[in-house]
Amino acid sequence: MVNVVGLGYIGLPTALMLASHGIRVIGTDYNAQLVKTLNQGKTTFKEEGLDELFQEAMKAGIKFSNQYQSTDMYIISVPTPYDEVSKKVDATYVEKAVEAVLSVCPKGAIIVVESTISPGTINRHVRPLVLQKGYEIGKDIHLVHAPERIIPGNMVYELVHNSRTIGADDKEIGEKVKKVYSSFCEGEIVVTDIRTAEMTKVVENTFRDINIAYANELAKICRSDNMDVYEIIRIANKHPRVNILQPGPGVGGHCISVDPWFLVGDYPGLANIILAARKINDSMPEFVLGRIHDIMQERGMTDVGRVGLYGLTYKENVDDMRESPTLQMLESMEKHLCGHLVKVYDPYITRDVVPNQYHDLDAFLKDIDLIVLLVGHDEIKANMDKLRGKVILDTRKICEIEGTYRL
Ligand code: SAJ
Repeated sequence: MVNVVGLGYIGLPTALMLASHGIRVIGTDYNAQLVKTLNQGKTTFKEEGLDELFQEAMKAGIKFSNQYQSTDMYIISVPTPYDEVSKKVDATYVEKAVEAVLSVCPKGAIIVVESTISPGTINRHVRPLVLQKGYEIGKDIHLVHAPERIIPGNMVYELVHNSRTIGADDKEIGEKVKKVYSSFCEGEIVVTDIRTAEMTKVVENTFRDINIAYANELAKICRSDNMDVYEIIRIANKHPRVNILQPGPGVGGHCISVDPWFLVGDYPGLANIILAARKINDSMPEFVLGRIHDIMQERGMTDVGRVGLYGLTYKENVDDMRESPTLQMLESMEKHLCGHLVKVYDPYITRDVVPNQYHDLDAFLKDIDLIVLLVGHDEIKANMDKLRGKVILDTRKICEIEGTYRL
């Protein structure tokens, strides 16, 4: 039996996937409300294919509890935020989960950490906990790091099709864990050591952050000299070895905007491109505010209350707002005492999280003159015609209406 600890964006789909592929699974989360919702037969976030997978797993007998179980394998997928000041990984949740597991697990148990952690975290934060308990690592307890790679919006597909990395002290244990993941994972599963697995995960997300930063920097350069960044990227990408990403209003989500800081925090003075990329991406919400200001001046608009921000999530077709560029913009506007004036709408966010939030596209459009497209949800793409007559600032290049302003 596998006890999946932490039933969030990664833990829940992983638990469901295992259960629907013949593995006995109990999912544990300390959040009693979340466990209650799952036990009532409801999922806790929106994701393509998740509800169907949930039904299959329920049929297969998955159980949810807030108690840690006594079993031979654990998969820990709890959050790993970073400390805003030191930029180092905050392993508190991982430590707490490991401690809880150690208090119930039998000797010989395998503890797999799936949460993204900075290189060295298992050595610094997890091994000491096991040793303190008087357990011998490699005999009484086996440690493994198997970072996830799935992208929100396509999680269920990617869980099955992506390649995975499994880092273990002991190859045999690595192979054993590989067998469990192979129940559903059709991609290649590479078994390596723990340090390499930790580093690989962070390096992958940092690669994407740097590449997005390049696109964002090009957008700023092109804006300063009146060039079309999208056309330049489109043509450059015809080169067989060039693949520039798309500029946008900033990089959100709990992964790409967080993981590079682990390297900056741990290797100050060495992680230079990584730090520069982070700064460029973090400057984008402010850059969009500058664009709004310039466009309002150009169009003779003075009322911030007639400006509408479309999209609160960090990217299209997900309901996740973590580190979202829109929230960063609103925070920054509030410093200039106007964040509460602007109107906001996102079809994926049904509860009120910010002032002047709308829950209906038509009502939102009626109350604004300038719309800032911050997220390319399918909803807005299907309703583009409704924007005719508005002043449009499109940060995602999704609107082809003539006169649309871009980054
Ligand atoms: N973005 C751009 N321009 C682009 C691509 C993305 O501005 O060309 C923005 C998005 O709008 C968003 C942010 O970057 O705000 C990140 O979005 P994303 O779709 O690139 O990635 P995430 O954070 O949803 O998922 C990433 C993935 N990592 C990589 O692609 C290397 C995923 O595979 C990981 O599993 C996930 O991080 C994670 O959990 O680590």
